[in-house]
Amino acid sequence: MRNKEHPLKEVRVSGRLMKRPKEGDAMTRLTEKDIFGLEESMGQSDLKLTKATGLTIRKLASLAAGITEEEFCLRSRKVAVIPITSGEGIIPYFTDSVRSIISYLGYPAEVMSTNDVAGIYEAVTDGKEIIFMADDQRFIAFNLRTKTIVDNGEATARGYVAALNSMSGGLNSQKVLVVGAGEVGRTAIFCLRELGANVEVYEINPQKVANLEKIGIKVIKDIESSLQNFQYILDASPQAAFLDLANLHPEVMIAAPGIPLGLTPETYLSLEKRVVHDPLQIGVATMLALAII
Ligand code: PYL
Repeated sequence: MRNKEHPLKEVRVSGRLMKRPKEGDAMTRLTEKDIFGLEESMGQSDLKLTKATGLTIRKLASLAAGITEEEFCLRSRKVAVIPITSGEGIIPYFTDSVRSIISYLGYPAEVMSTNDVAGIYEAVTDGKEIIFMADDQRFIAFNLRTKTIVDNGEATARGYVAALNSMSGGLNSQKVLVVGAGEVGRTAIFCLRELGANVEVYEINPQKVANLEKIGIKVIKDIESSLQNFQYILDASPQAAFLDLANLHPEVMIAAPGIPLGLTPETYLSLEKRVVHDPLQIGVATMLALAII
């Protein structure tokens, strides 16, 4: 049960201790296991997304970026994906997965044969117009012509808010719980409030809690007893398997950009059309839609 000394010191949900993320917005690093087979399953994941939201990934990304689907189809920007060896280095299948999502959306995309600075040189001299690259701190798309730069965290938040909005039939005046106020969570809070949703947040980091309360965001203190009060949840936390059907609203709908997945496997399976989750697809598609403008 919860530690009485400090309400946020030790928090258990469905019996699992919620881990305190490293200070700041430590981005959870994907593993090859998260993205293995992504290319081959693009069609299948798009179908699953459409069943849950009524939107193809192209339509969803267009909506999230505020462009029309025709605008998204019109451009034939040449895209480079550059492997980056800094920090913990290359993630197997990462650049290939990014390339396959961009190609699936109809854009000519290529993984550069060289890494890092040489990869940037190769992309620019080969006339690429948009470059995608990620180190351990940031994953960006950069439009060399317009100088537009897009961060994966913001794009992922916009994409998942659009998915939850569509799945729910509209979030205006609806209560929505955002779990996690890192980069994705904070952008999601902003986008949800733009839609007129009544946003409440659960965050384990006391400094982030104080910052949220300072700007008038309601922060819930006890997630275990509050979960069933929210029909709509956006889980942007790095906490694995803490969302269990037994604790959730009977008609709950969940948009879950967080890695690893916050739902228990059985809850993920049983929610079926009422949950949206993927390791990269929605974020990358929305990055592209934001970067081509
Ligand atoms: C962009 C993903 C989404 C969630 N976590 C982020 C992550 O894993 N970032 C690290 C990406 C490193 C990529 C590596 C490569 O293969 O180029 N530098």
